[in-house]
Formats: sequence, structure tokens, C-alpha cells
Amino acid sequence: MKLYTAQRAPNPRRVTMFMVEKGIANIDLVNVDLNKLEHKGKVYRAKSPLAKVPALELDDGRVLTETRAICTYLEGLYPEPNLMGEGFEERAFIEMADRRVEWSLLLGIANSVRHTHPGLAVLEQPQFAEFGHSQGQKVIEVAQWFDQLLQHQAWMAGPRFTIADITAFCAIEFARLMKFTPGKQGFLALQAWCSTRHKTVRNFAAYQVDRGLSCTRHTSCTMPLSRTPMRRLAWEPSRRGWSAFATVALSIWHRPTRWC
Ligand SMILES: N[C@@H](CCC(=O)N[C@@H](CS)C(=O)NCC(=O)O)C(=O)O
Repeated sequence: MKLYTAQRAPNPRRVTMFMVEKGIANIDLVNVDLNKLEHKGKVYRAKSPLAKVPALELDDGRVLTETRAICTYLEGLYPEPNLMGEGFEERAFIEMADRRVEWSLLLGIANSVRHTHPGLAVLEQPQFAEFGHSQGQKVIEVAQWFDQLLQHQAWMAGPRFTIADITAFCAIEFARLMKFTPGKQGFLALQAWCSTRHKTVRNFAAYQVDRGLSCTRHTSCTMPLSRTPMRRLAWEPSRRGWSAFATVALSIWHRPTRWC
């Protein structure tokens, strides 16, 4: 299988983080350069007609797009650890949480960034700065709601880590481009979820270690690189001589970044 992904784009990152959590190491990552509009070309559109990443190409040639659909497929293939719910009831509640995060937080952030950030002008034409700023305001209102939610529960969907936390993480990191950080807004529970609660989860640390973030606040970030799931993901194809892949994977994951 091949996952078509793009550096810094939040939706493909949702899938790659999902893969990290599950320790999925046998999917090739293919970088699509959005700035060069590679995704608008004929070749990529034949796989993803709406010209969006991510897209998962199956071994039989069929292509799945839409982040949640890709994750559903991977959850079926790799059920452990469960990230989307056991049984219909838990699945429904996790889906509700994930869609709330996606449609209110991630979409608002994406609209704000796409319409105000000069770096996104290549993808968003025309940019409507006023719309972008008003979306930014709405993001703050929505983030406040999530902050209140997290005052009463540990994770976005309730008592355990799920796909909704991955979506929220990707959204909040992308919000750095609109200069939003929960702590600065006084959203202390959201900040705590972001910077403290995740330290108990081994793979959150892996995201950071594998991106070359030298994190002094989170003790679990000292985990050796070779034991992290992302390392396996990047390493597998390069062993098979696909150094171009390795370069792409490493440039995605070793980019210095800050989550919170
Ligand atoms: N609904 C899609 C959205 C995918 C999406 O918007 N991807 C962005 C990157 S995060 C993209 O491909 N943008 C390219 C463009 O807008 O031209 C999903 O859930 O996967």
C-alpha cells in the first residue's frame, strides 16, 4: 500500500499519526508537493479526483481518500490498539467527538490559515482575509468549549485516547500558523491535555522525539529513537533502498516543531 501525503498538511498527518499509534510500518509514504501543485496534475487526480491528500492506494490499485475513511480501513486491518471504538455504542461516541473536532476546530483553523497566511496563497485563491480572521475568532470560541470539556474528562472522546485526540492534536499544531496556542488564550485544560496528559502516552512522545524536538518538559521524551514507532515507519523502505522515501519521511518527522 502507498499513502500519498504532504509535509505540514494536517489531514495526512492524522493518518500518519494513526499509523504510528498502531505501529504500522509497511505502508510506503509518497510525498505530494502541494506548493508545486503536484496534486492538481493529471497523474494524482487519477487517484484522488478532488485533488486532496491524503490518499491510500491499496495493493489492488483501488484508492481510498478522506482521512476518516482511510483510518477506518487501517483500523480494520490493524485492530490493535483500538482507536475508533469497540462496539457500536463506543464507536458512535468516538465518531461524534472526532467529527466535532474535525468540523469545528480543524476546519475553522484551516479556513483561518488558508485565508490569511501568505504561505497558503498558492492553494487558496482568492484569499479572503476578513473571512479568515472571522474564522480565527470562531476557533477561539470553539477552543474554549473544548477547554471546558477537558476540565471534566481526560481525552477528547472521554476516558481514553482515541482518533479524536489525534485529530485535535493535528488541528492545534496547525493553529500555530494563526499564532494560536491554548496556554496563551488561558485555556489551561486544553493546554494541559496538550502538554501534560500526553506525556503518559508513549507514542505522543514518539511524535516529538521523531521530529527532533528536544523536549525538556516531558520526561518520556527521552525514549531512545530506535524504539519509536515512527522510526520503524521511516526505516523500513530505506532498507529496501528507497532513499527518496526515507528523505521524505525524515523531513516530515525530523522537522523541529513544537506541539504546545
Ligand atoms: N476531507 C478531506 C480533506 C483533505 C484536505 O483538505 N487535504 C488538504 C491538506 S490538509 C489538501 O489536500 N489541500 C490541497 C488543496 O486544497 O489544494 C479529508 O478528510 O481527507
